[in-house]
Amino acid sequence: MLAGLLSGATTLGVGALLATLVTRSADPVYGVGQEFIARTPEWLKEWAIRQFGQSDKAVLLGSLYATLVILFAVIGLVALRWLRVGLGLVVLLGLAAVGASVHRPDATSLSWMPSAVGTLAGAAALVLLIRALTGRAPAARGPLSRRSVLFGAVAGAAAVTAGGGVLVNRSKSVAASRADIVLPKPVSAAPSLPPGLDSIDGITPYVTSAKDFYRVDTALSVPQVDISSWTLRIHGMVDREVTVTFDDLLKEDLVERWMTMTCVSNEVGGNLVGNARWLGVPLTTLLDRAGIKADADMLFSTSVDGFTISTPVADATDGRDSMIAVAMNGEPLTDVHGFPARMIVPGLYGFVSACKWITDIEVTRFDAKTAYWTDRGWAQKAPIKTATRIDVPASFAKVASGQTVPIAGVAWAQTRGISKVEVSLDNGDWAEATLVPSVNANTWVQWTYAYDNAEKGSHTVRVRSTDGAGQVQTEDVVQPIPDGSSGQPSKFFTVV
Ligand SMILES: Nc1nc2c(c(=O)[nH]1)N[C@H]1C(S)=C(S)[C@@H](COP(=O)(O)O)O[C@H]1N2
Ligand SMILES: [Mo]
Repeated sequence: MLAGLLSGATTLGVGALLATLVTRSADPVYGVGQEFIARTPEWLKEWAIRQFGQSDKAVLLGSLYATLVILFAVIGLVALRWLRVGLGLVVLLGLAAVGASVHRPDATSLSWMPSAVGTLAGAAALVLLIRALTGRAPAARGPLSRRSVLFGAVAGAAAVTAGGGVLVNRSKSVAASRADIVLPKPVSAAPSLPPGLDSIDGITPYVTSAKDFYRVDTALSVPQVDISSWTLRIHGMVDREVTVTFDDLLKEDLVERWMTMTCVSNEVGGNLVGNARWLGVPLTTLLDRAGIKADADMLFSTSVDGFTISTPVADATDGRDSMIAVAMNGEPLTDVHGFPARMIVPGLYGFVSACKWITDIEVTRFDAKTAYWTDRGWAQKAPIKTATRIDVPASFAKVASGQTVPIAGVAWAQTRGISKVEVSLDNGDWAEATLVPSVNANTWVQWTYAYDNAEKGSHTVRVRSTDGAGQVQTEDVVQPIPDGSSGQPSKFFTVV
């Protein structure tokens, strides 16, 4: 069994180290994991996101490693009796890994190599170890000590190669180049925040830090983009192609805007939403330079790891603050949130606008192309629906009687804005909440309501918002797929 495990460790260690020479998805485990993500049926992915939230990737990697441990342990046992069958199984797994790696959109002509060579190393380790165990090793003098030396050597080689892989990957991280970036001042700055925000204990802070900002993407390992070679290319139905480097972007007239981003997978009351101050180049600066043909209606964005997003030209260019963002809350984007640059289009869910690690925009037509999530059952166009969230009181909270119960939360309807939030207690009449002044229609607003003379016992609070166009948030409950959830949130609490 140990022989099998060590053979597996050798395969993965050698594969990981060699993958650092090629690309991350050439690593046998990451290649298989990424391919798994791309092929998982929609219901399973939804379930995983619901069960594990933002640790879904950690859970996937953990399950992959656990599966591999079991498989290689079994291979070890099988090989002890039938070495050829064991070897055959190692090669089969290796072929699966090679297949996954070369199938990745960011595969290079060498992507087959780490899994293939890793598999050969793993197979060689298996033969050596099994021969040592069955006494068929050449010059089998003092079999016991020789065996342990051999096992130790293979374990050492596996550990060194795997460790080397980790170290090389760490040295390639973007942390260093991020620290060197000097962000220019915007030609148009974001307004400073009005007073009165964040005044209720437990309300969602108006500004979300990069660290607390939700993360949703298909990247099993976060792309580490080298800014010296990164470019953004705009092509397709344009008068002239435009390609810009990161330095070019920083030399443009940058603008800074507050904007709340939302994921289409956010459920009523959910937390896949965040608000930040974004610095970037207006999208129209770049699109106007390229000159969009009149019959083009879609921007097809591609990230460095091959993920794709389609965005309506009409929305991106109607005067809203669409941009190629390079910074968030005054700092270069973090790797997780799209370093070095991402698209931002207020009012559209992330999957149809917010391409992270963006490197290519093809100007094209909706009837010519479809993007990643549309191919998996999600909508082609998806403006953000009006939503409200209750932050205070917490679910099932026990609140002391005899005092005013604060009720508070956030509401958003990007581009339309929020004109009114209403609260209904125990199915009573709607009463208007107080809106804390915000900076623009593209961000969420905080709302508060004072529940006076609350009687002892259990209570239900329900809320709804009206957007800037006078449209009341629907009470129809729909699930996120295909174009976003709707429904009015409610909460249950007890006054004791
Ligand atoms: N390259 C890339 N960009 C992406 C995604 C992705 O999977 N890959 N996911 C999109 C989705 S669904 C959302 S909601 C936002 C999330 O951005 P965040 O992780 O910075 O919050 O990014 C969008 N951009
Ligand atoms: Mo999303």
